[in-house]
Amino acid sequence: MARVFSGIKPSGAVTLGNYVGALRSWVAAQDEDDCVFCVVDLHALTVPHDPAQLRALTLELATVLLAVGVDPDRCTLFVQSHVHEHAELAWLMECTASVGELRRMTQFKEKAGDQEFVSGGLFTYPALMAADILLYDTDRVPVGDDQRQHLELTRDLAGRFNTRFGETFVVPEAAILRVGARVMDLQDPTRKMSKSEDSPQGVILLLEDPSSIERKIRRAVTDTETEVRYDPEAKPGVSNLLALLAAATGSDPAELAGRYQGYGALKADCAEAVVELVRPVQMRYAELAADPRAVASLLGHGAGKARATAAETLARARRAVGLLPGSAQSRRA
Ligand code: ATP
Ligand code: LTN
Repeated sequence: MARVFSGIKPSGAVTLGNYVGALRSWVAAQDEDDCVFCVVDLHALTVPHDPAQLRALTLELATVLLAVGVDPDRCTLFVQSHVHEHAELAWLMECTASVGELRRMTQFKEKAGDQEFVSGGLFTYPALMAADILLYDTDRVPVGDDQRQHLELTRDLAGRFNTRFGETFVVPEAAILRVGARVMDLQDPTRKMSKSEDSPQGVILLLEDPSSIERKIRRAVTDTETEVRYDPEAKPGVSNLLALLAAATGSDPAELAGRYQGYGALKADCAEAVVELVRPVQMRYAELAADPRAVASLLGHGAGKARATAAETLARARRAVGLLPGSAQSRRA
């Protein structure tokens, strides 16, 4: 069985982009692979945040993961900060990465943008992400297209560490979907739909009210032509709606385009398909959210399972770089 690992940040409410681009493939992977899924709360600290809100979002996100079908009986589901090995291996990864390669990360450039305060953590973020992945001897990482560059860096760091210090890590592969890997903002279709962006009309939330979803899709930006054609470069708005409809119905966006004469019918079908897609998730969420203690207990169990693997890998990495074993490490070894 292949080992699959992926993570999602509690940095805002889960979007349709998260679901279509990543979470659905997490659920599918559980049937065939040995999956480890993580709510990466340490990554959410890289930008300014409110502590009470972070706590609430972390629990909400874990509940959403259960609602979409992540099944703790068939995978390992946990919160990153509950397994301290992540922070520790991240340091070794920071010392493996160069400033030059971290500086080239487009997510850093986008998020740092013209912010007044840019944390050191935002800069070294990909080293923590590499640690997340490498701790579990991961073979495959299902992510949206925006994470391609971080995955490449993870592969480079794993390879470099192995070359310098001897075989320690499995070098993972990215698994990026063909359809739905990059859902765009409905108001600015040149930009990724993102949960931490302030774009209420452009972002659809997984737990959003159906009437509000319909309204947002009806008002989505298209263009001044009338032709329905799948051409993300020239027609980003229309292509985004086609991609969403395709992702929701399991079809091909270019093929769908041929069925429409105008934008109105496309928007109506897209809205209906998206509402149908999220309806069962919303129902399940309402049930699970009624018992937050049960969710917390599942997370506690998941952290225990994760730690067992993470501690072994960290011990291997510590030995490889030449850290002297302390009493905690000798107990474990
Ligand atoms: P933020 O806006 O805070 O950066 P995010 O939603 O972009 O958050 P994560 O929560 O870390 O990022 O993403 C979880 C998963 O969802 C990742 O695999 C990411 O690639 C995927 N994802 C995020 N946005 C989209 C999108 N618009 N389309 C497809 N996949 C996406
Ligand atoms: N960087 C990712 C979130 C993330 C992740 C991971 C994804 C953190 N650690 C490990 C896959 C594997 C993001 O911004 N979407």
